[in-house]
Amino acid sequence: MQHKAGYVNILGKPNAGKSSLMNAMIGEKLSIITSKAQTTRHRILGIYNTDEVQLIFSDTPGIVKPLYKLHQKMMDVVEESLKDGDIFLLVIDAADKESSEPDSDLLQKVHSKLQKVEVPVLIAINKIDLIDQEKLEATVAILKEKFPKAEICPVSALHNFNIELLFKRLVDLLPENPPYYDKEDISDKPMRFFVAEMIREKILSQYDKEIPYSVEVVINSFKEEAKITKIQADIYVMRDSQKPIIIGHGGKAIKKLGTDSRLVIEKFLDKKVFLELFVKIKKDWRDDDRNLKSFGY
Ligand SMILES: Nc1nc2c(ncn2[C@@H]2O[C@H](COP(=O)(O)OP(=O)(O)OP(=O)(O)O)[C@@H](O)[C@H]2O)c(=O)[nH]1
Ligand SMILES: [Mg+2]
Repeated sequence: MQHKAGYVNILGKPNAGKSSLMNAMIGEKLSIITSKAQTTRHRILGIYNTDEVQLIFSDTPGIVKPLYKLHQKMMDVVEESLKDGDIFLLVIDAADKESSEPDSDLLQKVHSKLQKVEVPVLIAINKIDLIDQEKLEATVAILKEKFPKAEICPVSALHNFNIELLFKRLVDLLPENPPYYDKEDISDKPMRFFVAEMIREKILSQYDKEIPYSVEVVINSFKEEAKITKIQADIYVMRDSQKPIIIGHGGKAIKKLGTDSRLVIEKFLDKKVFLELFVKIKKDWRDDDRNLKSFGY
């Protein structure tokens, strides 16, 4: 058998479950997942390897109307991933009332592009555990009309329902190609990136209001010693008033953040970890080109 390889570009609104779906199909937690919208900020490749197949998922940020420069950078990533891709996977949140309605210019653009592309388009209607049969049938009907050429697959990433079926379809549709990446690779991102993301995931779940959208995590040092990995990370906030919120009364909040983050990082690295967190202020970093660049956007 010839070797199959290619890119599956995942697109959709924030919180649709794009990252959950990628993780479920790869069987590894590569992208972080939270109940808050705009969790994913970068294009993250998740690579599934067997002897005959290399399926490269590209997880992208959810499509939003840009309100600040960080959003614009995130949407540039979406535009980028519209350019290539051997298969597009559009993820729809079944429970979202306007699930199939484009509510931003970019989503409109994505929809019209996906209506026309030559490469296969699959639509995953995700979170079907939250809706009844009637609503599902209505959603399928709308999507069939809008995307007559696309295959529609109802799934639940959370309950692992139909994930294998969707995955098999993607493998069927992959073109014949030699592998693009080393067969040992599971992502294009380095260890540090995942560690920073794990801390950000804990921040997103621990804090409310504007905090999740105001923080960036930077790994300053990552030293692997024989029995322990020593990590020092900086948490950047955008305003003076946000620093005491992260730290909490008597340092309680940051202590909890440190412990919770350390535990997941230890599991990921399969090693003991010493984690040190500092909180720093970079005024309005979300709208500053230089700051965004230094943060990798
Ligand atoms: N009930 C239910 N919840 C789900 C399902 N899949 C994902 N979720 C939840 O939906 C939320 C968002 O999931 P993510 O995978 O982070 O969504 P995303 O599309 O990557 O979101 P962004 O990165 O913010 O664009 C999380 O709370 C998930 O647990 C599902 O099949 N059923
Ligand atoms: Mg995501």
